[in-house]
Formats: sequence, C-alpha cells, structure tokens
Amino acid sequence: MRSRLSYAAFGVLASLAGVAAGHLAAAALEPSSSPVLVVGSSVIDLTPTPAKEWAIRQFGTHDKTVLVGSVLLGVLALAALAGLLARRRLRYGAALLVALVAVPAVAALRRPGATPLDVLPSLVAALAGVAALAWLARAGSPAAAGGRRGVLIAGGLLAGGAVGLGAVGLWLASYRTRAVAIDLPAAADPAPAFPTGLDQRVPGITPFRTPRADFYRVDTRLALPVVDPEGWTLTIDGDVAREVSFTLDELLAMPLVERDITLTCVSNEVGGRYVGGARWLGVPLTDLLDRAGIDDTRADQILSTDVDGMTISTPLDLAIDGRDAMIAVGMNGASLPREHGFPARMVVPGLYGFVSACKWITRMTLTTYAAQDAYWTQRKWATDAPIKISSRIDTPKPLATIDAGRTVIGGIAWAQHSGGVQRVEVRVDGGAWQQARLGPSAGNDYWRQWYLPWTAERGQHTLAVRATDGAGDVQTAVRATPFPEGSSGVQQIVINVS
Ligand SMILES: Nc1nc2c(c(=O)[nH]1)N[C@H]1C(S)=C(S)[C@@H](COP(=O)(O)O)O[C@H]1N2
Ligand SMILES: [Mo]
Repeated sequence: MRSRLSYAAFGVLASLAGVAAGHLAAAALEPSSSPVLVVGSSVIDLTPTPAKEWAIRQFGTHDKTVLVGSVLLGVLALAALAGLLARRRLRYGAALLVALVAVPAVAALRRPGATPLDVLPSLVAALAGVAALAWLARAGSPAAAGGRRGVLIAGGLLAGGAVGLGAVGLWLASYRTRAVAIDLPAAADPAPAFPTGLDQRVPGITPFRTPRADFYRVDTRLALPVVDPEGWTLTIDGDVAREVSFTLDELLAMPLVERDITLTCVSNEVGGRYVGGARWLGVPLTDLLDRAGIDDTRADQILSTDVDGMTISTPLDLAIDGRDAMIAVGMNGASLPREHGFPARMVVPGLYGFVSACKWITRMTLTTYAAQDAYWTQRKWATDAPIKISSRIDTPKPLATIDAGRTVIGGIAWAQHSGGVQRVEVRVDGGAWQQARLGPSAGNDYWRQWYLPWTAERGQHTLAVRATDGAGDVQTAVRATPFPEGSSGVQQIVINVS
C-alpha cells in the first residue's frame, strides 16, 4: 500500500480533474453554473455585509479572484482528505468527493433563475473526480502491474488532462462571453459636443470620460451572463395597466436619448475608484413606463430583475421625477460591454448603482417595498440612496514623493443631480481652503475635473479636498462608512516633497 502522501495527492489530482471537467461542461452549457463559481457565488450571497465590505476594501477589484482562490484551496484540502479516505476504502474517498460536489449541485439549483440543467456540470465533476480517483487508486495498488512508474504515469496523465480540460473550459467561457457589438441607431435627442477635459493639460488627472475598458465594475457575478440579443426581452409588469414586453429591436426603434452621466457605487470609500463617467444612449425610462401605464398611487418601487433573477430596487418617485433615467443600450458610442450589462441596463442619474443601475435587465416590476424586497434591501442596505457629494485627489498620489517647486494638485469631484459641482477647495497642511480651478462642465449629472497650481516646499504635507454642489451644500467632513447609504468625509492624503 502506498504512503498517505500519495493518496492525498491522488485525492487532489482527482478533484482537479473533476473541477476542470465540470468547468468545461459549464462553459459549454452556462458558464456561471461551473461548480467553483457556483460555490463562490453562494459564498458571496451568504457573506454578511460587513465581511463583504471588508473584502471589497482589502482586495478591491481582486475580491473575486481572492474568493475563487479561497474556494479552490478549501476544495483541495477536502480533496486531500478524500484521497486519505480512499486509502482505507475507495468507497469512502469517492463518497466524500460526491458529498463535496453535492454542495455546488444544491447551490446551483437554489440560485435565482436556476434550471435543472445547472446541476449537470456538478454531475460531470463528480463522475470525473470519482473515475479519476478510482483509476489512481488502481494504479497505486500493490497488485498493479506498473508499480511506481505506473502511478507516476497515471498521475501525470491526469494532471495533464485536468490542465487541458481546464484550459479549454476557460477559453470556451471567455469566447462565449467575448465582446459583441450591435449596430445602434443615432440618438433622436443627442448630447451636446463633449468638452475637452483637463486630462490633456494636467498629467495624472482622471480622464474626463472613462474608456469602456477602464470603467469600474461592481456586481455579484463571478461569470458574465451569456445573453442572446435575439431572444432577449424587457418586460414591464406588476402594478401596470397592461403588461408589455420589448425586444431589443423594438427598443432600438424608439426615440433614443444620449446623456453624459457619472455612475457611482455605494461601496466607494472616500477617495475610492468605484466611480466612472460615460456617455449613455438609451430609451427614457418614462417612455417605457408610459407604454405599460403605471399606477404610482399604488407602486413605490421599480423592482428590476436581471437575466439570472438578481434583483435591484429603485424608488419610483425618484426614477420618474424628470431626471434622465433610461434603459441604456449604448456606452461611449458602442453597445454595452458584457461587463456593463449587455444588451441593456438601467441608468438613473444621482442614485447609487445598487438602487438603480440593474445590468442585464429583463424585467421591471412595479410594486411596493412592503410587498417585495430586492437583493441589497434583504441585506439591510438603504433603499433611498442618492449619491453623496464627493471629491478625490488624483495627483499627487497618496504617500508619493514629488519634486519641490511648481506643481499641480488635481482630481475630480461629483455631485450628480444636485446642481453639479460648483466649487472645489483644497487645503494644504490644515490651512485655509483654497479655491481650485474647475474643468469644463458636461452637465449636472456628470463629474467635474479640477486642479490647483501649487508651489511645493520640501517636507511632508497633508492635502485635503472638498466640493460644493449647485445648492451650495458643502461636502461634509463627517465620516460615514459605505454601509448602508454611502461613504462621506473629506479625503486627506499625505505626500513628501524632496
Ligand atoms: N444585474 C446586476 N446589476 C447590477 C449589479 C449586480 O450585481 N447585478 N450591481 C450594481 C452595482 S452595486 C453597481 S455600483 C453598478 C455598477 O455598474 P458597472 O459595473 O457597469 O460600473 O451596477 C449595478 N447593477
Ligand atoms: Mo454598487
């Protein structure tokens, strides 16, 4: 009988083969039903809000990589245990592997919008894993002809096979979620010419318009949904005079508006990166709601549902108060990137994304907060969540060392839908607030760039920034955490001048 270590390795190898086979099966059927991703998504959904906040703070946009990595590590530890059990009896090890795979199988079925087919990748993983374990155990048994060499060959073949299957699975999933482009009609109501930003003149300042590929991404998904634009529809139901559905072509045939709007995530810390400015093309929300005939004496929320059943609620009164809320189909001159909601998403100026910006949207249900609650409402986040005034220093960077002499302090500020940013002030070393120069305006729903020329003297300095909106409200210095309705406070950074 082989050593414990060999059997632990058998277990790990067998599980890797199973995971790879399951991932490939999922890539072919439905990428997000991959066993590892399903477990990861369930962990996301079950994680208490403070822990989620912590992970987003610690790992930023790598939070998902860290999560998937942790799930894999956990699986491998249990897999080693399955190998050890198989040393006593193959049956025991196989049973543990099957029990392991039962977790994603059940989780896959419990996900919103699940179909029975979603367990298939887990079944494939179980079969492949158990078969691999049996094969290794046979090659490793004293009765086997190959001896030590046979075990090594079997292990090598399996490892190679697992890597191959995994690679094909990864490639297939990325191929199926590759960028797609559909032709968009011109806007009936176009946005004015976009002004040249300060980024041309002030090095280090955030671009006035965020390129599609650089736009921040925040959602609960580990794998992008594969949405066929031909089969996609948007339905409006609930408290409406008549339920209506639109195909993508029907949406595109309606008069489209084009607007410059800055999106912000409620998870953005003061000074954070979860904010981006883009030019959106879409159908005004009220044009769509008018087709359905809404009853706003009954409903108080729009409950949006995405292609997988993820829900986002939006206060109805704010969505229809005259602001440029829309179902967007275009971003910066092309159809939406998959990451940002292809083929259509909601955009509501002035509300944080988690209460407005439903990506991959397929349904808007007019209902009440009393009757139904959305994903983040169930997790105790605020329902009415206007974006708070905020500002950020882009240059110099925190803790940077810069040369003494003439330089600039620069960044961005936003106060969507509250008259835009009317003033930005900078404070050096706790002195008086000095008025910064503002970049051009692209409307009140859009952020504004700013800069302050500064003669930097040797030593350590503290820089702070604050913005004032169109109503004269000054960004508060009172600190608030992102939970439950967005961060506040003044960004303060320390730099060195040498
Ligand atoms: N379907 C879906 N839509 C979603 C989310 C999500 O998890 N699922 N996240 C929301 C959040 S929290 C934000 S801040 C915005 C971010 O949009 P972006 O990723 O295009 O920047 O999308 C919103 N729309
Ligand atoms: Mo968000």
